Amino acid sequence: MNKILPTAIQGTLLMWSLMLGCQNVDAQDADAPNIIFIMTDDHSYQTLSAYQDHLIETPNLDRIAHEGVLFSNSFVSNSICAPSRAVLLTGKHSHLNGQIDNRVRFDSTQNTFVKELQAGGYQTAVIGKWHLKSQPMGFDHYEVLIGQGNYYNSDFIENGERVRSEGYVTDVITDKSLGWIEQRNEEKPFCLLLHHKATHRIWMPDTTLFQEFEGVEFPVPSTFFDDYSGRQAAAEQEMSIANHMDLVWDNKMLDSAGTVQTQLRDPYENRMYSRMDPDQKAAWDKYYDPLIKEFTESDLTGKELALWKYQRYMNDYLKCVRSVDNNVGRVLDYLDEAGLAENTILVYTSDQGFYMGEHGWFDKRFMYEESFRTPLVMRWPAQVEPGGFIEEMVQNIDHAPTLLDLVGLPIPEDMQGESMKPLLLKQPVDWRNELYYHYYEFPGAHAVKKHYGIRTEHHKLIHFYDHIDQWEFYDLQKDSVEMNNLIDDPGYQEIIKDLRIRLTALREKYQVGEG
Ligand code: SGN
Ligand code: CA
Repeated sequence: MNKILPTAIQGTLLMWSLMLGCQNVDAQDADAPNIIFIMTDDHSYQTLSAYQDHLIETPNLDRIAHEGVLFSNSFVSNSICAPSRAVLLTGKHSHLNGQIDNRVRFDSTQNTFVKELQAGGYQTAVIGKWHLKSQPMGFDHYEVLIGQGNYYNSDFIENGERVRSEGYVTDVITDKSLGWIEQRNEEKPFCLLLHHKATHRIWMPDTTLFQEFEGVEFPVPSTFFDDYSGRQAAAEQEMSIANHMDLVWDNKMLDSAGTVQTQLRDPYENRMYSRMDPDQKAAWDKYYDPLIKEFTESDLTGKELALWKYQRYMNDYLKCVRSVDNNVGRVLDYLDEAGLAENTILVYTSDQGFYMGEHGWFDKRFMYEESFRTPLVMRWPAQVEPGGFIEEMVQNIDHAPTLLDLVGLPIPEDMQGESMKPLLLKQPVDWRNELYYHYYEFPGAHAVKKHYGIRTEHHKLIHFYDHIDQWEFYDLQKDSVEMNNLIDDPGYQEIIKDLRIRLTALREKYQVGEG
């Protein structure tokens, strides 16, 4: 203590340093956990076998669930990329963090959990997809893709410099991440956001995985031929496999004779295919050329064509999942070998869910289950018992407060999410029983109308607004696939009235205002 300061000031300084001490993860503290937050892009829970295994087995992702916990009711607040990333960082809904859609630029000067961790003694990094346009802040190191990035030989911005990295992007992001962990200062805990590009459109597989799913016929969802009756917004989207999936861009039918002429043939040829090096192209052609030949010789139309596109879509998408699973396996092995597994909080999630042909769709955006939900598994062997299933409804606004809470840092008052720590540590907690959702990007790609809504354990109420004014209501117990809009059903009017009141109250609670 400084001897020349008056005692009162010395007392105040002591109090401050004690308070600050509480808020600082001691750099020497061997107990401070590390954090690796793996987030993929558009990875559906339908294709993570700890959730569902009718399409693919994902042993490495499942291992996180088996050695940790699986959240069986994990949701997002606005089912689209940049907004989900801003929610993750800030712990606030889109209308407060400003990132309401993919178009606006993230205000990186606002507070984030990563900044709090950094101030609390953590070394921090983000590697992979960023998509927030502004320069990352709060990170000691960043290597981020430009916009969506590319599957092959992608460019990254590495601490301000543009660098091309040869190879397949899921491997490259993993290599960079393990490299960063390896060179870290071992005296301090770290937080790494490992954000994959996969499994985003246009689902370009790794050439080394072409043998996967040979001859497999994927099951077609029961709602594949949905006619959208009673659901105007669902009818007016532009994300149907039959009508909006491009035979070249999405299904890779780039025939040399040029007979498959589609809207996105040119960008596929000149922005995606052309990016590969000669060896990658040779492997690519060896696999796709026979498929192209078979397709151009066939005469598929109507339902048959839609089903063929679905099979091709699943085949490519699942190979991208396979690469993610393999690379998550590399991270798990590395943590074991480095002795880091025990005290590292490992999170695996996606920025939102995705349609695997349900309602005839690909893409996301809607508050319907497939895109409102997102996979979430977590492991922290030092503190969290293995093999747990957490059934409470959690949402991506909860990550920021949870991670701060788990490492012992205070949660800023203005974060809107709840800490999941009591759920993870099996402590008593009075948990939420309703979720708020709001999607804003219209007009825009895939033409999903703006909407907001409330979901409880068994019911969902949605209001599509602007350019449209339609309410939808679902009884999720009786209609889990949301085909039956019961908004006018006399038997449900009491429940609907109650939900409208609760929705208004939720909007007030989250300070939505008029927006
Ligand atoms: C691109 C995709 C869309 C997708 C958006 C948003 N088209 O525009 O299909 O909905 O990204 O995705 S693409 O064929 O050019 O990839 S998000 O995950 O980034 O929100
Ligand atoms: Ca996404």
